[in-house]
Amino acid sequence: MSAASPTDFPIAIIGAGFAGIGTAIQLKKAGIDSFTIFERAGEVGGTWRDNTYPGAACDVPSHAYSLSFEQIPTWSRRFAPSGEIQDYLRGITDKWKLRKHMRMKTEIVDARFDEAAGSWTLTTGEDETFTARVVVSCVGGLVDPALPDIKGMQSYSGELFHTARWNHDYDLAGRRVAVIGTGASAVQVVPEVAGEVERLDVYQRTASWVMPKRDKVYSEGYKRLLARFPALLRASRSSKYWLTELLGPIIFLDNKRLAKIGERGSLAHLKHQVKDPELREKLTPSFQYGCKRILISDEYWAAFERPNVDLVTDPIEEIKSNGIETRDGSFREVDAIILATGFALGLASVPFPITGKGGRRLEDTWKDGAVAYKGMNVAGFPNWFILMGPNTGPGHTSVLVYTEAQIAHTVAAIKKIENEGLRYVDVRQEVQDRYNERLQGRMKHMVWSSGCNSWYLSADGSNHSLYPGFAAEYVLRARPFRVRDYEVVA
Ligand code: N01
Repeated sequence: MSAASPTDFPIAIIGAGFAGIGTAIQLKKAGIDSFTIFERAGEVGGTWRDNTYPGAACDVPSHAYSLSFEQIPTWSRRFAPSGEIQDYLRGITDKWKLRKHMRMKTEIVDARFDEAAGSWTLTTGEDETFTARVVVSCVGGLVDPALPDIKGMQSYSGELFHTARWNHDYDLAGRRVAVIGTGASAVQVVPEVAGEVERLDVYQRTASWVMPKRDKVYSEGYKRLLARFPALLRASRSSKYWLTELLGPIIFLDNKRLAKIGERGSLAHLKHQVKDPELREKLTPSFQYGCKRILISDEYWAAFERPNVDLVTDPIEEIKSNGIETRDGSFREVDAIILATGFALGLASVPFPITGKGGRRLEDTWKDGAVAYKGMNVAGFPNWFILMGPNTGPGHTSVLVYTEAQIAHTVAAIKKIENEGLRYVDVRQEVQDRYNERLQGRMKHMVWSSGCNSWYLSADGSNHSLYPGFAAEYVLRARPFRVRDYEVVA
């Protein structure tokens, strides 16, 4: 692997977002320098490089949505904007001198395990091959835009782009604009562009539960205090984490009485933001709180009070060359359409062909749903570690809590393989099966199975995306690398 220092223990990290960068830092801390990071884009950052739409920000407080081993006291506000998170990722990349390990604009398109050698052969889009003893897949879940299959979309002659591919060269000022979708991306975009455009039509298929955001700017004095007393920063992080854990059951359990607590809070917020009862009615979700991702915003619902913003709830019939027709026969002419329609694939998908032991393909192994041991290892795919894999997403807290546990597990396994000169470790099928049986058994008690449709669910309605429980519990399970759970081949 030419980009890494010469070594007989090459490690490949695929993806340079939070997970890839975090893994690289922890490998360095463990004294392991023999890794190469493959990144298909031209810069680090993943989600935070790609999502630059107006209003893009994290909806988890930054003191919690940053790596615990790379905390900074300088976040400008409670919920940092996307550009600031991207700067943070660039900053820690440079601090740890990770760029010399990176091969940018290099997309891995195929991976194949060689059992005799205990190594993986990775092939790039340019048809180069690399050999790695261990692969850490950090490709992310919400990456490729999901483009809706709406009749006539190809015939639209105005400007059309997805939130994750924002066209910054197109000036929305004074235009008639449509936003399709009302999920986490839309609630951030809508209030930002509402004040700029001549008219904004928001096409809602399903209303979302929205809670107050209570964002705030951090004063220079507060930031200096955090810099001077890092224990305060740790306490801020820890209090935010434990609060989300405490409130977690309201969001993830299928318990109508608990859900009512959240629903009442959200409806009070709606009443405060929207005066017109008819409009409020249209904005009120009909599914149980938590079933889709809870959104936070102090401006989204209020944006519909503006005279230039319309909520359209009639289903879209067709996109014509100059506008959108709904099923009730109305036609709205627009200069631009913004697709806030989410992402394709998800945490439970195969990013490219992966062939493990005995020629088995991950695509076939996962044909009835993605399963992995603790979301990280799949039997028959030795020395392959997935970060943000199946059933590792949270509905209630920072995903990085899960990612950090996976990094700890992976680094511990790599140390074991390297130090003991092992050929490979391969999770035992029965251990993986037992883990997933229990996990899916608990899934029945989670709100995501209560009947709404979301990206959490696969086409058959099963959930291979989220972890059914507390983050703390996942961390306790996932962090240790328990050798007895693996077939160890010397
Ligand atoms: O996507 P979504 P997102 N016609 O899938 C609608 C993360 N994230 O980009 O609900 C009409 O949630 C669809 O309607 P419906 C976060 O994990 C984080 O907003 O399916 N509408 C829905 O309203 C989040 O969960 C942040 O009926 C169509 C919307 O499009 C995930 O990304 C910020 C349609 C898609 O919502 C995805 O969020 C942003 C059609 N044909 C995102 N097709 C943070 O702040 C789809 N829709 C951290």
